[in-house]
Amino acid sequence: MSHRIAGSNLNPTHTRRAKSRRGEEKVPEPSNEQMLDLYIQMVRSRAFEEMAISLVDVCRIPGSWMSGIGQEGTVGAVGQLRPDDYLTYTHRGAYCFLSRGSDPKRLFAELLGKRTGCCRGKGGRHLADVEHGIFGKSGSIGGHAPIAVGLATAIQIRGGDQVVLSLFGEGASNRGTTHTSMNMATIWRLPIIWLCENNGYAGSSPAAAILANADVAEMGSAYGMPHTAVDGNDVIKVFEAVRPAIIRARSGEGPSLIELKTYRLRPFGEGSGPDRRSPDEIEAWKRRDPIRSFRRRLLARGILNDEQVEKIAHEAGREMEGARAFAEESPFPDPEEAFEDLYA
Ligand SMILES: Cc1ncc(C[n+]2csc(CCOP(=O)(O)OP(=O)(O)O)c2C)c(N)n1
Repeated sequence: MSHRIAGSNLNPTHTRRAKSRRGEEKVPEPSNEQMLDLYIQMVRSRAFEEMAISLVDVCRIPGSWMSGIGQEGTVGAVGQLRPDDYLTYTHRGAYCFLSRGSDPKRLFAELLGKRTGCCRGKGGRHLADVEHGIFGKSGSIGGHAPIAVGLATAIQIRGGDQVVLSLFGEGASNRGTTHTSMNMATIWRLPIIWLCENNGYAGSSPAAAILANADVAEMGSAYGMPHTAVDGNDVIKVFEAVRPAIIRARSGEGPSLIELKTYRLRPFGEGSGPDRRSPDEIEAWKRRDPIRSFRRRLLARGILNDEQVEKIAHEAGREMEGARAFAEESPFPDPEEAFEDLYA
């Protein structure tokens, strides 16, 4: 029913060519238009992240920000959801929001604790955007896996063909919540795509030091679902790996597990202590920056030209400047609002 693709975590050359989940079936590449859109979403995400980092640096964002810089290949998964699909994520990656249509103004407002934020200033960096089907993360790692099961069960009961894309880090893969949720999802044939962004580290712990098997895709065997691992820095490979899993989930055949081998180019959290990873290792992965390599491919294939590259970067920068200004100018909630939206 499934196959495995081996790969170690930290060697940038580790990823072998991934076969389609259905063996010989070839998944069509995204169209030129889709590729251009994926690229734009990746650039917007990077621009958002850079702005967020600059706001942490000047203490405008309380606490930290978990940057997804380097992991933008995940756009290949998030970017092909339908607007009515659902998503749960870890704590990393502005792409989870921007490729789903979230307004960066409301995201920055939320990070700054403002009333105009997508959680009315009460979520902070624990972002959710229910209007765009993003049911957030849990403060407890792996805590959102049962939420994904709940969402998928609701879809099943209502009889729709929506799917749930549930992102998690390899650190969350060893939580009991993740295992229980995967087991239930298979038994109930729930429409979930489990997507592990394996960036090689949980906090400062290398995956090999905390996981009995750092090839997370192989968990799929234990829970009887199709599974595959791909180069998470290659947005097209991500797109192609996720495509059949979405089709399978939509047609009621149940969950799949896809592991993206990737790397975060920033520390675990912005402003939350030194990065203990080796500078050589970070440099090696910088050379595999997912945006840069995708841009090269698009330029070589004539899907993008230098002028468009400039324009896309400029527009993304301006959009995030505008979003930041909106957030800065927005009011804080009134103290009484702390008692609204409570679940009791
Ligand atoms: C149950 C639980 N244990 C520990 C933590 C503290 N914690 C926050 S993030 C993190 C590492 C998560 O690693 P991973 O899931 O791989 O995601 P990544 O940060 O690499 O994207 C830890 C241990 C937590 N939030 N919840």
